[in-house]
Amino acid sequence: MTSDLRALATRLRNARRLTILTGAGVSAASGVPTFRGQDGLWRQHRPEDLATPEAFGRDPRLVWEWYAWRREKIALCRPNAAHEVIAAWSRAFPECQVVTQNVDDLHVGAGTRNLTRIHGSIWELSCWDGCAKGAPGWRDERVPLGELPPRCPHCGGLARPAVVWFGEALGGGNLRAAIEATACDLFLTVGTSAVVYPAAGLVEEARRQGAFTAEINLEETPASGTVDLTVRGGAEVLLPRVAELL
Ligand code: BV8
Repeated sequence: MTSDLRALATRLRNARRLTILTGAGVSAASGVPTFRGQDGLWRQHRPEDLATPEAFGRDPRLVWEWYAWRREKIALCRPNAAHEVIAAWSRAFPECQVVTQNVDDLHVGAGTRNLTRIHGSIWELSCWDGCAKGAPGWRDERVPLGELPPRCPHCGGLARPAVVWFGEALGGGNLRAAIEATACDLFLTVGTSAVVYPAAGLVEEARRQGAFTAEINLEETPASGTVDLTVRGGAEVLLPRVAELL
């Protein structure tokens, strides 16, 4: 383990362009439930039941009950040591891009620079009925949210969570920024099960462009066999240890 951490530290020291992709595992130590782990969010629900436009069209109140419950949990969570190290590297490295799949905004809370939130934010809403004034969305941090489902303040129609659901395209600018970030010297994927696309395809794209690729995760993932270095362990433990070796 220590030799792996030293190898990663050496790569970091020699990297000019660093890209970090994060998933729910980075927020686990903050108390935010992951999606597919033992305590995962999806275990009580199936993704297709809730995080899709069809599910919302069928039962907006049910989908909002799930998001309101998640917002209440996340509101009590603070960035952990993994977020703090990533934020410090985002400021220290000449070119560091952070691409997150997480919608909890804990990277925002940690002061992370050059952050791309490819799946959006659970703290932002948009107009389900697509009114022009409601585009592209507004911030609403109320906990509790009040009456569910919330209404669009611009047209009175239905408001939806401004996140990317399954079957929805990622925002053009976000996807472009994420793909551009794969042009780097070191691509570090942290705390993601590497099953959701197009995010899961980024590590392969970085490798194709000649980046050294590394993974930090508690468990093996579909990416583990393709990266140059995989280090087993908690992000909130390993990232501070690597930072000490720099
Ligand atoms: C799209 C919503 C196209 C917000 C989420 C190929 C190409 C393109 C699309 C597809 C494709 N194949 C399949 C698809 C469709 C689909 C998809 O990927 N399905 C999967 C399930 C097979 N993709 C899509 O639908 C995407 N859209 O491609 O559109 C298109 C184009 C044009 C026009 C129309 C459509 C949209 C994907 C976004 C879906 N939305 N969330 C919300 O409610 O949160 S995804 C959801 O999963 C979350 O956002 C989450 O971020 C994401 C990934 O999960 P992880 O972050 O990895 O979390 P998970 O729990 O799975 O894993 C945690 C990991 O951490 C584990 O490995 C664990 O071991 C580790 N861990 C735990 N603790 C720690 C730790 N590691 C370190 N330290 C710890 N302490």
